[in-house]
Amino acid sequence: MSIPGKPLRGVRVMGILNVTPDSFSDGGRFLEPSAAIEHGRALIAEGADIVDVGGESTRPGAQEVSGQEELARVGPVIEGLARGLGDAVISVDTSKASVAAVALQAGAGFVNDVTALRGDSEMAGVVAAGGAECCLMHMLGDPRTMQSDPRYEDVVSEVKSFLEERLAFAVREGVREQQVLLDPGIGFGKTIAHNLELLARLDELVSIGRPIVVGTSRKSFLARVTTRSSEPRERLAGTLATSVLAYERGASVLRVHDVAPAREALEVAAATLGGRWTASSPPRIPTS
Ligand code: HH2
Repeated sequence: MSIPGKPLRGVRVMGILNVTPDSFSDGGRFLEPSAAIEHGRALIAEGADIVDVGGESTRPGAQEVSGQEELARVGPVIEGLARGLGDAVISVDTSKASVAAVALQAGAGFVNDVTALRGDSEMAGVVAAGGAECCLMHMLGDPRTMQSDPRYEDVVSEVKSFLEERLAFAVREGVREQQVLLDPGIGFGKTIAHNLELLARLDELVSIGRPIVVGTSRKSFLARVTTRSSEPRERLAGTLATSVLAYERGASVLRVHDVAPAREALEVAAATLGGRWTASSPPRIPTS
């Protein structure tokens, strides 16, 4: 057996940076651009490959924000982070084409659209023209209504068909297939059972052939399947358990608030599963 080495082969960590007053776990903490930029830099120092900057909460029941307001929140933060970024990539978590366009100009290289290009008819064109990576996520309904009695015949096959259809749409609109990532949208119009089934059968989504993004971080279903009630910031153990399971089933990007512990958990998982994924770069062998 070869010595596994430390790099996370085939998987990236996406650190969450919410510049909002109302996000479910970190709302209001990073509204000041300087605080947000500092936190973004800290996420990169902890090992985030991608920093996902969002200016509108998508928590159940969240109110919509105008494009102008969203841009006023994320624009200065993306500009600030883009200076001295190193190898990390800035993602903009938006479904508005106007916000994505300015973010790409300011230094973002990734668009995370929770509506999978359905929210704004201009979005596909902006992503295509910008040559950005793009995450297309599944959501049943919209954030105001999505958690009121979501139903599926078979959640995995329905999410899979949706993601295949959105991938085909993106490619028809000029987005390069190689730039597209797909996400089952944990917690977006799903019961606890739906979330757990999507995680358990993630390999069926991996079989679509595009990298899969998974975001379980601090979400409420993690608290509901344990005997301990917890505030969002206390759900690290559940976040790590589900992130490692998703990785083992082939996820390529894990979207998390707590980058350092997620990286550490994934490094241990990668070492344990050593050599299972194709290395994009050769493994570094630890010297001590
Ligand atoms: N989850 C949230 C927001 N954006 N994007 C993707 N691709 N996948 C996700 O699972 C996902 C997402 C919700 O989490 P958070 O950003 O912490 O909260 P809020 O929407 O309240 O800002």
